[in-house]
Amino acid sequence: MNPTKLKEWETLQEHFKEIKELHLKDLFNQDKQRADLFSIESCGLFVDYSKNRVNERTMKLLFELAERLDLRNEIARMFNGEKINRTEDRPVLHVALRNCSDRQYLVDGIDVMEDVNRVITKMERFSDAIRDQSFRGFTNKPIKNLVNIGIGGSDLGPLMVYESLKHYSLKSLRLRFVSNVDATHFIEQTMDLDPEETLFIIASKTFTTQETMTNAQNAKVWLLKKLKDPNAVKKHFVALSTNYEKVTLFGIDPDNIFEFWDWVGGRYSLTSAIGLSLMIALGKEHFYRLRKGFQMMDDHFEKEPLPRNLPVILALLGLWYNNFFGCETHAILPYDQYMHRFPAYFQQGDMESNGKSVDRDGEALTYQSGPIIWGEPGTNGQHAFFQLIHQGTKLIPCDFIGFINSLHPDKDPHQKLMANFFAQQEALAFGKTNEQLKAENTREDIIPFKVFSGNRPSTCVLANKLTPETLGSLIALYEHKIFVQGILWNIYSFDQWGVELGKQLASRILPELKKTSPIAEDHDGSTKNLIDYFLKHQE
Ligand code: G6Q
Repeated sequence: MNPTKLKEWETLQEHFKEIKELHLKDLFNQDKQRADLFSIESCGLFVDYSKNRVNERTMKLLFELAERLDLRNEIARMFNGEKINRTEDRPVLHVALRNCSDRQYLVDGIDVMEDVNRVITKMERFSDAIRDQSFRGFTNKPIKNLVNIGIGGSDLGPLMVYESLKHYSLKSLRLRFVSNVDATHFIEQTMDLDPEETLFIIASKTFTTQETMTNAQNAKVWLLKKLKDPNAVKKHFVALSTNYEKVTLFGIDPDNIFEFWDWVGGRYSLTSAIGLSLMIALGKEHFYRLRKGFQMMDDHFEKEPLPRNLPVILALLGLWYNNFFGCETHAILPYDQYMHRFPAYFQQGDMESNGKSVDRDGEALTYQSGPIIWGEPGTNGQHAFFQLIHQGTKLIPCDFIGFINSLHPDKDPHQKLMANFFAQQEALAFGKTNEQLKAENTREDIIPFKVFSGNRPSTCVLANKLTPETLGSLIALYEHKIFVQGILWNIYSFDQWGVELGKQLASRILPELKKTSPIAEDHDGSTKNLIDYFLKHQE
């Protein structure tokens, strides 16, 4: 259903004309209870969305739109294991991966929880064996270095969570991530490691991805250069994959394959076997707590009525800015250095899921779909791009994510961090007027440059402490937000055909660069020239 053709959309359009004229100052003045009205505490998160350009009627109309688009049923369809990823003919069941209860999740009538729990148990055993040093390398040395080789969904999730939960990690283990096919990545990440103490975790759902396979082969060469004997591969490589055949062909011991399934999308896979590196680094208890946090938000999302449902609220606010205010981007700003890869993780999560321009019937969209997601941790961002958010010509809705308590004992830096956290949201919403500047005796001619218009929206997500549970809930919050927006925009969020064409063309160009094929005549003039120039100057 094209949402823009609905009467609910039309009503929102009419309503938008009133709202766009209102300043957040007016909205707060009109309703003294506004902060309470637009705050929800659930799953260990306190979410205040009162500094958004909405009033009660806006939210009511947005919820009506969601109801009209059958959101409740669509949520149920995902949880019920229906093949909602229609273009790949697959269910979308990442929620099963973090199900710690005895609930069943069915795919084609078969409960997948048996498989999920079997792999989790296998991961736990392996993780314990690395941590207690009972699993040893080929020369009987304990494993001290883990190198996860994977890309996209097989890299960003474990990397982001490892960074976010580093505080909880085993300090005697080093975890590195290699993703880029650029040799620099592998070389720089391994140059100080001893092969005898290194385990490579090859994370690839398909086990065919060019970057990962290249890096895995390089890793094999690197290992055998020191260990000589090809049998060493069995002791220094494990695989996280759905492709048993290709993994065994590579020489990895079938016992060291940690499987997952087609119904797990790459960018939603971090609580599957793809999280093995994390489980080893953090320990199985912390990994379990992370899954519990995910599950808490999954339950909330499945059961809470729409007006109390956090992912739904964030999704509707996003739609409001994207499709009515015409905002093109959305910033995610964690005020926590550990979470420095969180925006990049959801850059993939959101943009690969909702960066689509045809609807579920294959028709070209006549309205905007997914926004550009970006962000950096605070306070660093404040000294960089915040200028544009405060005074630029573009309206950028921001999510501020912060924690009440630090993981470190010294309170002073944390209080400073959080003073900035609150201040930025206040400044964005309420700005600074001409009059205020005059009252401060600001030089007349520079007043225009110092005015802050305000009325710039933000949502505050506050949690007690960065724990595995909280992080799990936060990730699931954004995952489900993305799902809801896909439904609202009538697009398929769980495929990613947009990454294919470049891969195909690269495989055609590669032999041209290796000079095993002539430069194809049917390249466009620019590409032909560039390849030609490259070949002429190649050393
Ligand atoms: C994620 C995407 C993509 C994928 C990578 C790696 O949803 O599908 O980022 O994860 O292309 O794929 P493999 O795990 O198959 O190597």
